[in-house]
Amino acid sequence: MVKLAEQDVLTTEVLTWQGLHLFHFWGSSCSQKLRIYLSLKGAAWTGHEVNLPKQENFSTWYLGINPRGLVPCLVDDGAVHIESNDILLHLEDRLGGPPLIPDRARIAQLLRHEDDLHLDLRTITFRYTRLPGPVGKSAEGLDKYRAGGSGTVGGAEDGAKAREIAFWQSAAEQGITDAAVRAAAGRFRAALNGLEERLQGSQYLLGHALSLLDIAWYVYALRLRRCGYPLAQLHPRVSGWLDKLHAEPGFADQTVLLPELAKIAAESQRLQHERGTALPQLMGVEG
Ligand SMILES: N[C@@H](CCC(=O)N[C@@H](CS)C(=O)NCC(=O)O)C(=O)O
Repeated sequence: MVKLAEQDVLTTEVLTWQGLHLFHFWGSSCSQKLRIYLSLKGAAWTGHEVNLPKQENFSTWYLGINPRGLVPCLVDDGAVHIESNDILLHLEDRLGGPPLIPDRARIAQLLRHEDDLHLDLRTITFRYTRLPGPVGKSAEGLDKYRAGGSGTVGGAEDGAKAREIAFWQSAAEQGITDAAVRAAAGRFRAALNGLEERLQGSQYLLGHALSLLDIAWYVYALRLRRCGYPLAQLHPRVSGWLDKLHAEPGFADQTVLLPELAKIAAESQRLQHERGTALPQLMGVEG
């Protein structure tokens, strides 16, 4: 569980906040997962949007709350929780509503796999939802990121920021390369093949009841499909399961793709299709 120690938090005003406060960004996959979960639980919460393209997550104020500079981040009666999957495990204990984590140890392990793929999702997202051009953060933003926040999590020096900085630096220097996209898509293909098997004879990923695992993979699968991943062709059961969840209350409304962003993504994918680098083309599976 990643609950911050008081010394990790430099923006101390949040330590006095009461109730559930969620720092999130509309288009962030981890934020979407949390918002869907809260909506299914019928929980009341206060939202604080952190605009990632504007690099608000690199502000001194926000780094003083989450030293990793990532969303989502939850403040629950003054306690700061980071890491979406840990936040969800915490909320399952904290909130009533329908149980969504039937087997804690098993779900925690399966969610670790999902979290490991997070940078792969970012790689594919940046490549197919933005127009070709420089990717990522400004050098000035990254300097602010490096310098800001306590640099500690749970009172100990935190290495997670270094991984983020390495991602953004590589993106700025080389862009998102075809090789990076191929590798990321390959890892997703293997994971989605696993889900395809899980869905054989089952309505949901853990059997016949909806669980947090469905919510987490719904968000990933939807994003991949919006990036042009050939979901129906490669994983028909996952594609049908995704459509079914999308029609259930609480899902589609938290993942609305703003029309101006949908237009940019469509143009990005059209241009890359012309160049032979659309996602199915790089995967070698264009049907
Ligand atoms: N392992 C973290 C990953 C969080 C993460 O990477 N969040 C992304 C948004 S989905 C973010 O804050 N990115 C920062 C940025 O784009 O500047 C979690 O599960 O909370």
